[in-house]
Amino acid sequence: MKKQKTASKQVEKPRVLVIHGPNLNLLGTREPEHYGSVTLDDINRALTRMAESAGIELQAFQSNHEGALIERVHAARDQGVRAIIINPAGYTHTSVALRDALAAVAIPFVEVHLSNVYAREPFRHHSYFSSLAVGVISGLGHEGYLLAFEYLLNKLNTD
Ligand code: CA2
Repeated sequence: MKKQKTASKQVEKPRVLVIHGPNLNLLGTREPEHYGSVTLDDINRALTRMAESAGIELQAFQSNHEGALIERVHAARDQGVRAIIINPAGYTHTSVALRDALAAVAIPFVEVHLSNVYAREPFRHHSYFSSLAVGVISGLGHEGYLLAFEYLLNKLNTD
């Protein structure tokens, strides 16, 4: 008897990308009064755990270079990334170029800040990203990333 071929269809998991801006690689090593004592690896691990149990592919990227962050956003479109969590860090207050990249790819994103930027120096009160973001979380420390991810999970499941 002829063996029947079974087409094994690989179902792709929805992809979510978390982008960490400049200096966030130092998390947990300096300025704990502003940024807490949790490291970037801790945050990425916690998000990865949540993603795994929800059947989502989590990609994480950190760079200290504006161009590299922009290239990563462009690549996200080609990779079919469904949603982005981004802490643009210092670029929050300066980077029209990174904002333009997010506008160009039109991937919904949540802007996250560890510290409450509104309780800090006036130059931190303006963000080039907030008016494009689905929402903004500021001042909830590393939990802000987890809350952003939970929100996006619900969105992905209901869209
Ligand atoms: O609160 C946030 O998450 C910020 O995006 C962090 C940025 C700051 O420029 C924004 O105004 C608010 C700074 C990131 C620097 O991260 C460090 C982490 C540990 C030690 C030193 C810097």
